[in-house]
Amino acid sequence: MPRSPPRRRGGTRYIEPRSETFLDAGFVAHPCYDLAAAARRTASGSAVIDRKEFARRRKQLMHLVGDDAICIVPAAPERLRNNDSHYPYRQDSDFHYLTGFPEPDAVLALIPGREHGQEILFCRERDPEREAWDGARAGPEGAVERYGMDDAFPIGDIDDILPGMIEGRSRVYYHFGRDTEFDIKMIGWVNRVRAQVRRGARAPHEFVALGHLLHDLRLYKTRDELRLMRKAAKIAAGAHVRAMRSVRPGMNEHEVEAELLHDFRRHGAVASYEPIVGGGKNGCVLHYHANNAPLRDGDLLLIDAGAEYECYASDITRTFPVNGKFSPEQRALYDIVLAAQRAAIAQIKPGKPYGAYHDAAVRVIASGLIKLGLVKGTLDKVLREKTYRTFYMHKTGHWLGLDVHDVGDYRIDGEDRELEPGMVVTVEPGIYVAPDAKVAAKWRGIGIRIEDDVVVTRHDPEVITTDVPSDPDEIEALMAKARLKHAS
Ligand SMILES: [Mn+2]
Repeated sequence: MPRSPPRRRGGTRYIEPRSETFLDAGFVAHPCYDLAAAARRTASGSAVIDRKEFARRRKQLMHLVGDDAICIVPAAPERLRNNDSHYPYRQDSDFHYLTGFPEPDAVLALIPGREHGQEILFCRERDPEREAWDGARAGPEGAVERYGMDDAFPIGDIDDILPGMIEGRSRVYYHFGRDTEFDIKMIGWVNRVRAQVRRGARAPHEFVALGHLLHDLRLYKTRDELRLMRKAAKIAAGAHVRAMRSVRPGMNEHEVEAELLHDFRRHGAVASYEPIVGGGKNGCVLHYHANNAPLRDGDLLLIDAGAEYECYASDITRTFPVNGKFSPEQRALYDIVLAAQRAAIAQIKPGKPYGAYHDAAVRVIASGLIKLGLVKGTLDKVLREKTYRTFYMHKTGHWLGLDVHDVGDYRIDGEDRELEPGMVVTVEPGIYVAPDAKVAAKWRGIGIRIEDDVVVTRHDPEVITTDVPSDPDEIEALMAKARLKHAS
């Protein structure tokens, strides 16, 4: 899925004492978490990622923040849909990264060097009556035994206990501004420490955005994380193949979406974002979500859908003909996008600046558009004046991980970050000819994007979404075979 352009935020810009700016994490908990699997994990206590790895992450973060600091990370709150119905629960990615703990109403406090325990979890107490309604809880005992915390307390006691843990620490690392309700609690705890200053208490004097350090850790995927990401990619690729096989003219977009979701759930995954299933000109709407139009013979179908497996996202786009055969115009544009994607993937190597793969894709798209007469001028002029943007208006990819548009800075001190092994990106060039574009009618209303997920390795880029073809001949062959089977 292409990343939206950065939003201009009105009003306050927070600068904290270390003069690191707060990140716009753009965080919205997505209703896409397998609560049943989470509950199973809680019950069995065995997360798919070893608890030693979660412990290692906490240690790394504590090492980075230093001995006079405290980090406070809350679990995602439950969100009401209406009355007493909730949205599917999805744990906060940062909280999950550090704990693997799948429940709401929990707060992690990391207190490096604290004698009576450095890794503290506040969480819900066991409650047979509530558990009969809502499912099992780990309780503070489970948090210590199964999630490896040094100590754990009932969440109801946090107001009495946490201020004492903040006291004596000079720096508080926290995601200010993400959750107003929690911000207010945070201020309350700090003020309780301040109220004791005359009696000799030491209140923190620095408040630091947690994002920089934590999100830098999250940017480099471990072997176990890559294992889950390959699985998420495999599930999504299988779902795309299923969609290609099932599509017929006259079907509705939502029927194709159902094929995708069926395949996700069948494999214990959920959608990592709302699937985009856009036939014909709907493929030109970058974040199209209506998914309720009939699919027409002769149109393309653009599907942008990823699976989330054990909280790790995949993100795949394929574009293919509803009737199984590309028209000459569709094929001409498709070939440009595919060539652009291949040129871009070749740039996913350690030491390459992050922007290199976008530039490579843009170059191929621009020269292709010139050749077809869709934009005028020399390649240099088109690149300089960015006139290709009429047809290619988004960036060629983004970080991928626990979040589909994953965390991590793209630029450092105004310079593109260099790619390093363990980073995972999407590569998703596209061409979109709007229905009212001022070009020959035969091109109008064609929207094409091809997106794969790529791991930066020490050697060649590892494309983890190859289980669904992007080669147009392979797509046509796959669709023809499915029709033959269906007819017999
Ligand atoms: Mn994407």
